[in-house]
Amino acid sequence: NPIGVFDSGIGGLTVLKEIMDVLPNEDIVYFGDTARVPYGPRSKETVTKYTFQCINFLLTKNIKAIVIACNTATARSLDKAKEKYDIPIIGVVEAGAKTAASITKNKKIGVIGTEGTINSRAYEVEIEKIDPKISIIGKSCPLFVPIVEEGWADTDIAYMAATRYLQDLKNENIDALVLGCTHYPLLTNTVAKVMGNSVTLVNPARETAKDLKNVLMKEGLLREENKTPKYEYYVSDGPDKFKQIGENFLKKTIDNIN
Ligand code: DGN
Repeated sequence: NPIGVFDSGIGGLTVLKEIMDVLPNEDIVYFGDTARVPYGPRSKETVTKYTFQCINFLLTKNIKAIVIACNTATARSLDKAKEKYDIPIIGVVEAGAKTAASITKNKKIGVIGTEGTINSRAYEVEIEKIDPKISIIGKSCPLFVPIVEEGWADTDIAYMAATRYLQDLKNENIDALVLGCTHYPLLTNTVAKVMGNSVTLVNPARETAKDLKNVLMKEGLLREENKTPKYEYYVSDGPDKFKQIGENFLKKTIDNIN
């Protein structure tokens, strides 16, 4: 059976890319809720309702596990989703928190994400479980998502926005910065330029894919090796923009969009 992956839209494809890399034999069904993106500014109740609807849709595809490839949806509703469904569900926040906590030396971590992710304090909660001595400085960067979707990640506009958003984090002397939103890995160069070499950028996607592999192994759900995987995509709005921007996120062609 396939793995189900969903996101508020296109951003989760940065997570899908890592899953394809870490688990190259697995069939995957991806759902992007492109008609209702962004989730970032919406309330906990609304995001939880949307998350349940996405999961219910994926369950009709006979999936064996679910990845919530969206920081906002994970931050707002992973706990509720785990209570409600029996199937293994993996979010992106725990993975990002784990990686950042293992990297920091001066125990000062920055987290950037949507308003929903930052206001939920989900990263703080996870990092505190690992090491309560770590201090965390969060900052929402709402303009980053539209800048990336416009294809402007490596331009002066992105650099100006990053300079402004990241000023406080620079002053706080953090040594690790979590890219706590699916779109932000595409801003890696720009954010690195603003933050300088003393700060390590953490992309939760890679660790999420490894977490998923461990869960599948533990549950005996890993597919045998040397299979050609099948990828299927579903979107709640038209497929054109998803294909055009998504191929840049995924770094491969996207066919099979429904
Ligand atoms: N996928 C969302 C996230 O990771 O928080 C970003 C897009 C959005 O819904 N604002």
